[in-house]
Amino acid sequence: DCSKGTPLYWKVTNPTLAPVHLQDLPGFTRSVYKKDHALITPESHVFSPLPDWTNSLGAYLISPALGAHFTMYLANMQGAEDRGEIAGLEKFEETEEDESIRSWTSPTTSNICASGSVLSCSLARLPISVALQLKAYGSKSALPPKDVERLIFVLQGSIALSLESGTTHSLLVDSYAYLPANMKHSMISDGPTTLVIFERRYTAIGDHHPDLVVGSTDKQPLLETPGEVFELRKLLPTSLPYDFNIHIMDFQPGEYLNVKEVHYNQHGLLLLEGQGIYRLGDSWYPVQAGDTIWMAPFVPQWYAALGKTKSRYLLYKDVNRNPL
Ligand code: UGY
Ligand code: MN
Repeated sequence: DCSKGTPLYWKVTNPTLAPVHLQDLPGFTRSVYKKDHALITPESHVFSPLPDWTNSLGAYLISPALGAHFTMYLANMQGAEDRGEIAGLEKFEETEEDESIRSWTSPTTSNICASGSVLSCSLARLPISVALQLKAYGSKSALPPKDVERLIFVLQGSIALSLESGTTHSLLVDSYAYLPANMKHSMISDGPTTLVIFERRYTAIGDHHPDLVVGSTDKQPLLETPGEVFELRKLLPTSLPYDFNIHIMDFQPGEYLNVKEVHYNQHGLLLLEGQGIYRLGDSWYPVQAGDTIWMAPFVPQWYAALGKTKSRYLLYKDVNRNPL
């Protein structure tokens, strides 16, 4: 019926390549999975509860099942606000043994007011000295497996990172922490928070031991990039104890990699800002902020930034170890 609008078959004779008309086609995704690379775009993300975490969903985007020696995943910590409840209370400092404190440290909601102003009502029922030692949280992390190191980078929201020493770091968007293998820690969040996390089994070398690193991207110095034009920052020290690094790379529109790279290292990439074309092997992909790329060792790789704003990506790269 064409009486009240566009004529019959109008779309056939008036096609458009406007991106808005190419979105959300049934079954359409830009994601691809190939032998030596993968592109995982946001419409393909599948979240499920992270084992042993509280109120947190994860989407593993890269894992050894692809051929990688690391995992890269998004963790959505749901916090308290959007659930109307808190998952539990964390006791940071223990000054004396006290049964009444113990009962409040259990990460369940059962002994906490069911809804409403949960934080204030639950803390209001505690003696002040006890309340000061507790922090309400909506979601909480679990530890990686034995001998596995972890780097977390905050994409949205904030977390409190607590260490066994009693120290707590507050991490906001664009800040990160590297936790050496077997370093006990916990991350809690009381609002919607998204992290990107990299984990791998640490490869020891000599008597070197990596340290905890906490920082933020904007505090990292710009590094020399001989022969290249992009701006480079590294989130970890380049010294031997560290068996990987995370590079933050910025390109202005029109800038591109000069080296058509082929190398032994593997990569996990998250495009944080902008858009462009990524070449992987013989395939050329339009990409934009939110896209993830896995690159196997030796896959030919090249990027050109397009669009009207700068591109920034975050890149996992294994370093400092003999590939033999
Ligand atoms: O350091 C690197 O390997 C980096 N330039 N690779 C890349 O951006 N694909
Ligand atoms: Mn590379």
